[in-house]
Amino acid sequence: MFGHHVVPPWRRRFLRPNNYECTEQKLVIFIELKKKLAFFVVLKSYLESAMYSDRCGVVFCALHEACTEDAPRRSSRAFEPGMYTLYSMQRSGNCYKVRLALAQLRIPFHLIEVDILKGENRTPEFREMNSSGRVPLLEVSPGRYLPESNAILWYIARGTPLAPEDQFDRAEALRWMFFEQNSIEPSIGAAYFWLSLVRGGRELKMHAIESWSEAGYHALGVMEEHLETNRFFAADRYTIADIALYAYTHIANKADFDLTGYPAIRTWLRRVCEQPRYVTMDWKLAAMAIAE
Ligand SMILES: N[C@@H](CCC(=O)N[C@@H](CS)C(=O)NCC(=O)O)C(=O)O
Repeated sequence: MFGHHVVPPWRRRFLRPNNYECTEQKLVIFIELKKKLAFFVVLKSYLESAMYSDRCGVVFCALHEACTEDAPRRSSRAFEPGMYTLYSMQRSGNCYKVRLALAQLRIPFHLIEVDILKGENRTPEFREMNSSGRVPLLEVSPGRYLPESNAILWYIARGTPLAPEDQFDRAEALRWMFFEQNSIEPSIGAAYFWLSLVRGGRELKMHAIESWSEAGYHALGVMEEHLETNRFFAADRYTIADIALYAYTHIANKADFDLTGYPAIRTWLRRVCEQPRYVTMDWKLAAMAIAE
Protein backbone atom coordinates (compact mmCIF):
# COMPACT_ATOMS: atom_id res chain seq x y z
CA MET A 1 0.00 0.00 0.00
CA PHE A 2 2.82 2.41 0.86
CA GLY A 3 5.67 2.91 -1.57
CA HIS A 4 9.24 2.15 -0.60
CA HIS A 5 10.06 5.75 0.41
CA VAL A 6 6.71 6.58 1.89
CA VAL A 7 6.49 6.20 5.65
CA PRO A 8 2.98 5.55 6.94
CA PRO A 9 1.90 8.19 9.51
CA TRP A 10 1.47 5.63 12.29
CA ARG A 11 5.13 4.59 11.92
CA ARG A 12 6.64 8.04 11.84
CA ARG A 13 6.68 8.45 15.57
CA PHE A 14 8.83 5.34 15.98
CA LEU A 15 11.54 6.52 13.60
CA ARG A 16 14.85 7.83 14.78
CA PRO A 17 15.07 11.66 14.58
CA ASN A 18 17.51 11.67 11.67
CA ASN A 19 14.88 9.87 9.61
CA TYR A 20 12.38 12.67 9.97
CA GLU A 21 11.62 14.30 6.71
CA CYS A 22 11.71 17.93 7.77
CA THR A 23 12.20 20.28 10.69
CA GLU A 24 8.46 20.87 10.91
CA GLN A 25 7.87 17.17 11.55
CA LYS A 26 10.55 17.16 14.27
CA LEU A 27 8.81 20.09 15.87
CA VAL A 28 5.46 18.26 15.85
CA ILE A 29 7.04 15.20 17.49
CA PHE A 30 8.77 17.40 20.06
CA ILE A 31 5.48 19.10 20.98
CA GLU A 32 3.78 15.70 21.26
CA LEU A 33 6.48 14.48 23.64
CA LYS A 34 6.16 17.61 25.76
CA LYS A 35 2.39 17.10 25.99
CA LYS A 36 2.95 13.51 27.16
CA LEU A 37 5.44 14.64 29.77
CA ALA A 38 2.98 17.27 31.04
CA PHE A 39 0.26 14.60 31.16
CA PHE A 40 2.44 12.33 33.33
CA VAL A 41 3.34 15.20 35.66
CA VAL A 42 -0.37 15.99 36.12
CA LEU A 43 -1.17 12.28 36.57
CA LYS A 44 1.57 11.89 39.18
CA SER A 45 0.36 14.86 41.21
CA TYR A 46 -3.26 13.66 40.95
CA LEU A 47 -2.30 10.22 42.23
CA GLU A 48 -0.39 11.76 45.11
CA SER A 49 -3.33 13.93 46.13
CA ALA A 50 -5.74 11.02 45.57
CA MET A 51 -3.64 8.91 47.89
CA TYR A 52 -3.71 11.69 50.45
CA SER A 53 -7.46 12.14 50.43
CA ASP A 54 -8.27 8.55 49.52
CA ARG A 55 -10.24 9.62 46.47
CA CYS A 56 -9.16 6.42 44.77
CA GLY A 57 -11.25 4.46 47.26
CA VAL A 58 -8.50 2.45 48.86
CA VAL A 59 -7.57 2.60 52.49
CA PHE A 60 -3.85 2.82 52.52
CA CYS A 61 -2.23 0.66 55.05
CA ALA A 62 -0.34 2.86 57.43
CA LEU A 63 3.11 1.65 58.18
CA HIS A 64 4.13 0.78 61.65
CA GLU A 65 7.63 1.90 62.32
CA ALA A 66 8.03 -0.23 65.41
CA CYS A 67 10.41 1.16 67.95
CA THR A 68 10.93 -1.56 70.44
CA GLU A 69 14.72 -1.37 70.38
CA ASP A 70 16.23 2.06 70.83
CA ALA A 71 14.95 5.45 71.80
CA PRO A 72 12.88 7.05 69.07
CA ARG A 73 14.82 8.60 66.30
CA ARG A 74 13.80 10.74 63.41
CA SER A 75 12.01 8.80 60.76
CA SER A 76 14.67 7.14 58.65
CA ARG A 77 12.11 6.31 56.01
CA ALA A 78 12.29 8.51 52.96
CA PHE A 79 9.46 11.01 53.20
CA GLU A 80 6.59 10.07 50.97
CA PRO A 81 4.38 12.88 49.69
CA GLY A 82 1.39 13.42 51.96
CA MET A 83 2.66 10.94 54.52
CA TYR A 84 2.77 12.20 58.10
CA THR A 85 4.96 10.77 60.82
CA LEU A 86 3.28 10.50 64.21
CA TYR A 87 5.35 10.17 67.38
CA SER A 88 2.96 8.52 69.76
CA MET A 89 2.63 6.29 72.80
CA GLN A 90 0.10 3.49 72.42
CA ARG A 91 -1.38 3.84 75.91
CA SER A 92 -1.65 7.64 75.88
CA GLY A 93 -5.13 9.10 75.52
CA ASN A 94 -3.75 12.24 73.90
CA CYS A 95 -1.98 10.16 71.26
CA TYR A 96 -5.05 7.97 70.77
CA LYS A 97 -7.05 11.06 69.74
CA VAL A 98 -4.71 11.57 66.80
CA ARG A 99 -4.57 7.89 65.78
CA LEU A 100 -8.37 7.68 65.89
CA ALA A 101 -8.82 10.79 63.75
CA LEU A 102 -6.17 9.68 61.23
CA ALA A 103 -7.84 6.28 60.93
CA GLN A 104 -11.30 7.77 60.53
CA LEU A 105 -10.07 10.22 57.94
CA ARG A 106 -8.18 7.43 56.17
CA ILE A 107 -4.98 9.40 56.23
CA PRO A 108 -1.86 7.25 55.83
CA PHE A 109 0.93 7.84 58.31
CA HIS A 110 4.10 6.41 59.74
CA LEU A 111 3.96 5.67 63.44
CA ILE A 112 6.90 5.90 65.82
CA GLU A 113 6.26 4.54 69.28
CA VAL A 114 7.74 6.67 72.07
CA ASP A 115 7.72 5.11 75.52
CA ILE A 116 7.57 8.01 77.96
CA LEU A 117 7.84 5.58 80.86
CA LYS A 118 11.34 4.79 79.61
CA GLY A 119 12.15 8.48 79.10
CA GLU A 120 12.30 8.15 75.33
CA ASN A 121 10.69 11.57 75.05
CA ARG A 122 13.45 13.26 77.01
CA THR A 123 16.38 12.61 74.70
CA PRO A 124 18.12 15.62 73.12
CA GLU A 125 17.03 14.35 69.71
CA PHE A 126 13.36 14.26 70.69
CA ARG A 127 13.61 17.64 72.46
CA GLU A 128 15.00 19.09 69.29
CA MET A 129 11.76 18.11 67.53
CA ASN A 130 9.52 19.17 70.43
CA SER A 131 11.03 21.27 73.20
CA SER A 132 8.21 20.32 75.61
CA GLY A 133 9.32 16.69 75.29
CA ARG A 134 5.78 15.40 74.91
CA VAL A 135 3.75 13.18 72.67
CA PRO A 136 1.79 13.26 70.46
CA LEU A 137 3.98 15.02 67.94
CA LEU A 138 3.17 15.13 64.25
CA GLU A 139 5.80 15.69 61.59
CA VAL A 140 3.62 17.33 58.98
CA SER A 141 6.36 17.68 56.39
CA PRO A 142 10.10 17.01 56.60
CA GLY A 143 11.46 18.89 59.63
CA ARG A 144 8.13 20.59 60.44
CA TYR A 145 6.68 19.43 63.75
CA LEU A 146 3.32 20.07 65.39
CA PRO A 147 2.76 19.13 69.07
CA GLU A 148 -0.48 19.31 71.15
CA SER A 149 -3.12 16.72 70.43
CA ASN A 150 -5.99 19.13 69.85
CA ALA A 151 -3.95 21.38 67.56
CA ILE A 152 -3.02 18.27 65.58
CA LEU A 153 -6.70 17.31 65.34
CA TRP A 154 -7.52 20.69 63.80
CA TYR A 155 -4.60 20.40 61.42
CA ILE A 156 -5.41 16.97 60.06
CA ALA A 157 -9.19 17.40 59.99
CA ARG A 158 -9.27 20.72 58.16
CA GLY A 159 -11.70 20.67 55.26
CA THR A 160 -13.46 17.51 56.47
CA PRO A 161 -16.81 17.16 58.29
CA LEU A 162 -14.86 16.44 61.48
CA ALA A 163 -13.75 20.09 61.68
CA PRO A 164 -16.76 22.44 61.65
CA GLU A 165 -16.39 25.49 59.44
CA ASP A 166 -19.41 27.50 60.49
CA GLN A 167 -18.28 30.29 62.83
CA PHE A 168 -20.41 29.24 65.79
CA ASP A 169 -19.93 25.50 65.33
CA ARG A 170 -16.17 25.96 65.16
CA ALA A 171 -16.14 28.09 68.31
CA GLU A 172 -18.29 25.49 70.04
CA ALA A 173 -15.89 22.71 69.05
CA LEU A 174 -13.01 24.81 70.37
CA ARG A 175 -14.90 25.47 73.59
CA TRP A 176 -15.20 21.73 74.28
CA MET A 177 -11.62 21.06 73.27
CA PHE A 178 -10.40 23.74 75.70
CA PHE A 179 -12.68 22.20 78.31
CA GLU A 180 -11.10 18.82 77.64
CA GLN A 181 -7.61 20.22 78.21
CA ASN A 182 -8.63 22.22 81.28
CA SER A 183 -10.99 19.83 83.01
CA ILE A 184 -10.75 16.25 81.73
CA GLU A 185 -7.09 15.79 80.89
CA PRO A 186 -5.68 17.16 84.19
CA SER A 187 -8.10 15.05 86.27
CA ILE A 188 -9.14 11.84 84.50
CA GLY A 189 -6.06 11.91 82.24
CA ALA A 190 -3.64 12.39 85.12
CA ALA A 191 -5.40 9.76 87.26
CA TYR A 192 -5.30 7.28 84.36
CA PHE A 193 -1.57 7.86 83.89
CA TRP A 194 -0.58 7.45 87.53
CA LEU A 195 -3.09 4.80 88.58
CA SER A 196 -3.08 2.70 85.47
CA LEU A 197 0.29 3.11 83.77
CA VAL A 198 2.87 3.88 86.43
CA ARG A 199 3.84 1.01 88.71
CA GLY A 200 3.46 2.22 92.30
CA GLY A 201 1.75 5.38 91.01
CA ARG A 202 -1.19 5.05 93.43
CA GLU A 203 1.12 5.20 96.43
CA LEU A 204 3.22 7.95 94.92
CA LYS A 205 0.22 10.14 94.12
CA MET A 206 -2.06 9.27 97.06
CA HIS A 207 -2.31 12.96 97.98
CA ALA A 208 -3.67 13.90 94.50
CA ILE A 209 -6.36 11.25 94.11
CA GLU A 210 -9.06 13.18 95.95
CA SER A 211 -8.64 16.35 93.92
CA TRP A 212 -8.52 14.37 90.64
CA SER A 213 -11.74 12.68 91.70
CA GLU A 214 -13.49 15.93 92.60
CA ALA A 215 -12.42 17.75 89.42
CA GLY A 216 -13.07 14.71 87.23
CA TYR A 217 -16.61 14.09 88.50
CA HIS A 218 -17.40 17.78 88.16
CA ALA A 219 -16.26 17.68 84.51
CA LEU A 220 -18.25 14.51 83.88
CA GLY A 221 -21.32 16.28 85.31
CA VAL A 222 -20.89 19.11 82.79
CA MET A 223 -20.60 16.62 79.94
CA GLU A 224 -23.60 14.61 81.16
CA GLU A 225 -25.78 17.71 81.27
CA HIS A 226 -24.82 18.65 77.70
CA LEU A 227 -25.39 15.13 76.40
CA GLU A 228 -28.85 14.89 77.97
CA THR A 229 -30.08 17.18 75.19
CA ASN A 230 -27.38 16.80 72.50
CA ARG A 231 -26.14 13.79 70.58
CA PHE A 232 -22.65 15.25 70.14
CA PHE A 233 -20.62 18.15 71.53
CA ALA A 234 -20.57 20.59 68.62
CA ALA A 235 -22.24 21.28 65.30
CA ASP A 236 -24.91 18.67 66.01
CA ARG A 237 -22.66 15.97 64.57
CA TYR A 238 -19.58 13.89 65.30
CA THR A 239 -16.51 16.16 65.24
CA ILE A 240 -12.97 16.38 66.59
CA ALA A 241 -14.49 17.78 69.81
CA ASP A 242 -16.01 14.33 70.40
CA ILE A 243 -12.70 12.66 69.58
CA ALA A 244 -10.85 14.91 72.05
CA LEU A 245 -13.35 14.24 74.85
CA TYR A 246 -13.71 10.56 74.11
CA ALA A 247 -10.02 9.75 74.56
CA TYR A 248 -9.89 9.94 78.36
CA THR A 249 -13.62 9.62 79.13
CA HIS A 250 -13.79 6.12 77.62
CA ILE A 251 -11.03 4.91 79.94
CA ALA A 252 -12.29 6.75 83.04
CA ASN A 253 -13.00 3.39 84.68
CA LYS A 254 -9.24 2.67 84.58
CA ALA A 255 -8.73 5.86 86.56
CA ASP A 256 -11.12 4.93 89.40
CA PHE A 257 -14.13 6.77 87.92
CA ASP A 258 -17.51 5.09 87.94
CA LEU A 259 -19.78 6.09 85.04
CA THR A 260 -22.86 4.24 86.31
CA GLY A 261 -24.56 7.52 87.23
CA TYR A 262 -23.82 9.05 83.80
CA PRO A 263 -26.21 7.36 81.35
CA ALA A 264 -25.99 10.09 78.71
CA ILE A 265 -22.21 9.82 78.65
CA ARG A 266 -22.38 6.03 78.35
CA THR A 267 -24.81 6.32 75.43
CA TRP A 268 -22.53 8.88 73.75
CA LEU A 269 -19.49 6.61 74.25
CA ARG A 270 -21.35 3.88 72.36
CA ARG A 271 -22.31 6.40 69.68
CA VAL A 272 -18.66 7.28 69.15
CA CYS A 273 -17.74 3.57 68.80
CA GLU A 274 -20.35 3.31 66.04
CA GLN A 275 -18.74 5.98 63.88
CA PRO A 276 -17.25 4.80 60.58
CA ARG A 277 -13.69 3.46 60.77
CA TYR A 278 -13.60 3.72 64.55
CA VAL A 279 -10.50 2.09 66.01
CA THR A 280 -9.80 1.16 69.60
CA MET A 281 -6.97 2.55 71.68
CA ASP A 282 -4.93 -0.63 71.37
CA TRP A 283 -5.32 -0.74 67.60
CA LYS A 284 -1.99 -1.55 66.00
CA LEU A 285 -1.16 -0.06 62.67
CA ALA A 286 0.35 -3.26 61.40
CA ALA A 287 -3.08 -4.82 61.56
CA MET A 288 -4.71 -2.09 59.52
CA ALA A 289 -4.33 -3.47 56.04
CA ILE A 290 -7.86 -2.85 54.88
CA ALA A 291 -9.01 -2.37 51.36
CA GLU A 292 -12.52 -1.20 50.80
N1 LIG B 1 -1.58 19.08 76.17
C1 LIG B 1 -0.79 18.08 75.56
C2 LIG B 1 -0.37 17.09 76.63
C3 LIG B 1 0.66 16.11 76.09
C4 LIG B 1 1.11 15.19 77.19
O1 LIG B 1 1.04 15.48 78.38
N2 LIG B 1 1.60 14.04 76.76
C5 LIG B 1 2.09 13.08 77.70
C6 LIG B 1 1.63 11.70 77.27
S1 LIG B 1 -0.14 11.62 77.37
C7 LIG B 1 3.59 13.11 77.68
O2 LIG B 1 4.21 13.14 76.66
N3 LIG B 1 4.18 13.13 78.88
C8 LIG B 1 5.59 13.06 79.01
C9 LIG B 1 6.14 14.16 79.83
O3 LIG B 1 5.44 15.13 80.14
O4 LIG B 1 7.31 14.03 80.14
C10 LIG B 1 -1.56 17.39 74.44
O5 LIG B 1 -2.79 17.44 74.46
O6 LIG B 1 -0.94 16.86 73.52
